[in-house]
Parts: sequence; structure tokens; C-alpha cells
Amino acid sequence: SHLRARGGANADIMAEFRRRAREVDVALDRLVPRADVRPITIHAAIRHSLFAGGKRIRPLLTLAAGEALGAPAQALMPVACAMEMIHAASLIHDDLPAMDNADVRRGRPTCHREFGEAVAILAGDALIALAFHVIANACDVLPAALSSAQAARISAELGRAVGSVQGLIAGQVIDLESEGRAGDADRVMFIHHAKTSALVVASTVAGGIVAGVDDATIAVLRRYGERIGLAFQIVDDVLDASATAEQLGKAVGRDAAAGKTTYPAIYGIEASRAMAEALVDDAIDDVRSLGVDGRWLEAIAGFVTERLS
Ligand code: GRG
Repeated sequence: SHLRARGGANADIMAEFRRRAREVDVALDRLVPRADVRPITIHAAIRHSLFAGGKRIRPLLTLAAGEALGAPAQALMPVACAMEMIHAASLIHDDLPAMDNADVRRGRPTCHREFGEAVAILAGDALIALAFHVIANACDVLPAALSSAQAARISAELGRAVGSVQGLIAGQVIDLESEGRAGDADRVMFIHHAKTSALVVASTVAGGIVAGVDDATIAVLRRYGERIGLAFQIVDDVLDASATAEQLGKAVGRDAAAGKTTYPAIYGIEASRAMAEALVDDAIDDVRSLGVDGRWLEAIAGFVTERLS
């Protein structure tokens, strides 16, 4: 497809993603308490969820943006890891009985199924705190690679992505309040923006902040992140609706998705798919407008719609 030609994920790139994801795993392993340190339960719970086979998209975005723009590697990796810690915390809490009440995530028992609800809540809390610790600590131990002003800006971005009126938590609340109801286009857009794009944007922008780029470049990274974050969520919805449509033997995805607050429910499967592809194309144009070697940012954008083909 045209996406493939424009930087979609080929086998080499996928192998490189996996290699970089393993580097993130090694760094994360050093940044969280060991599983044999007391109290063992909480550290085992943190590790259970942090090392459960996540794709590491958010830290990869930080690395890709930072490297394209010349950020020092020692400062980039801890900042990238902080993004994954917040992501892991959000998934632990999302799975809790009070929210999605999920028993399984990534083919394994959810944190609370394995360690109990209290420990799962605390594991999420600890990961949120550790994320901000890791950013502050990076500038404390590596002031030449990350200034206190840069650490403050990254913390401000990340804190906003989680707690602001357009952050993860606000998105989750609107999503919970929408359950079982058909939402309008604005509501779907808001939920996707807040639940997915906010942290994708923060992860991408953080790479730019570590690189010390100007505000105009940060704005391009922000737009890129918003586009691929939204595309990512639309692709998820499309795959969901397509699977349901297939099960029901229905040709029209809109029926399969009816009554849900998703893109396919509102626009149908084909139009949703086209929207995701257009968003990815525009995100790739954003990267090209930076005038640097942005091949990894382009590849990650291509990867978002790869699952559709
Ligand atoms: C504790 C930070 C925090 C937030 C609390 C629970 C909650 C508020 C928000 C939930 C937000 C949520 C579940 C967003 C969905 C994010 C999303 C797109 C998950 C799937 O991401 P992938 O595909 O997952 O990157 P992997 O498994 O690859 O890591």
C-alpha cells in the first residue's frame, strides 16, 4: 500500500523496534525496585505489569523523537521509561474491579487478579510517583545531559497528560460515564484524545524537550503525536468492530458497533479506516516538515495502521 511505500513497517524496521524495546526493558529493569526486595508483593506486582509484553510504543516515541533531534542518549532513556511507567499504571488501574473489571491483560492475569486489589492500586500509585522521580533524578545525576529546566518542562507535560482537563483521568471518567450509551462524534474524539493521544503526545514532545528544540518544533511533535494517537485508537475500534461484524455475519460494521462510543459506530468501518490512514499520512508529513532524519518517527506512524492490512 502507499503507507508501506511511505515508511510503513517492513521486517527490518520491526526487528529494530524489538531491539529498541528490549533496551527499554533493560533500562526499566534498573529503574524499578528488584522483586526480591521487601515488601516483595508490591515490587512483584509492579514488575508483573511492567514486564508483561507491552509494545513500548510510548518510550519508543520518546527515543525516536529525541534521537532525530539530537538528544543525549543518557538523558533520553530514563525519560522514555517514565512514559512507560505512567502507561503501565493507567492499565493496572483501568483493569480494577471498579473500572473495567478485567481478569486478563496481554494473555496474563491482571495485577489485581494476581496480587489483590489493594496491592494493584498501590502498584499503580507507585509507578506514577516513580515516573516523576525518574525524570527529576535524571537531571539530578546528569545535569549536563538534562537541565533542571528541561526536567521541569517534561514533568509539566507528563503531569498535564495524566491529570489535566484533557488528560488520561478526565478521559477515563468521560469513558466510564459513556458506558453502554451511543456517544456523538465530539465525545468519541474527546475520549480518544484524552485517553490515548495525551500520553502519546507527552512521550513524543518529551523527546524534543530532551533535545532542547525550539517551540515551533515542539508544536510539530505535538501535532504528530495527536494524529498518531487518534489513528491508533481508531484502528483499535475498527479491528474490534470488524471482529464483531464477522462474528455476527454482518456486512455493515456500523451495525456491529452500534450503541458504542467508537468511530466505527459513528462513521462506519470503511470511513473510519480511511480517517486513520489519512491521519497517519499527515503525521508522516509532520515528520518530513522537521527537515531531519525522522525515519523512526515515520516508521512508528506507519506501524499504527499496519494492523489494518
Ligand atoms: C493511573 C495514570 C493513571 C490513570 C488513571 C485508568 C485511567 C485513569 C486511565 C485509563 C486510560 C487507558 C486505559 C487508556 C487506554 C490506553 C491504550 C491505548 C492502551 C493500549 O495501549 P498499547 O496498545 O498497550 O500501547 P501495550 O499492551 O502494547 O502496552
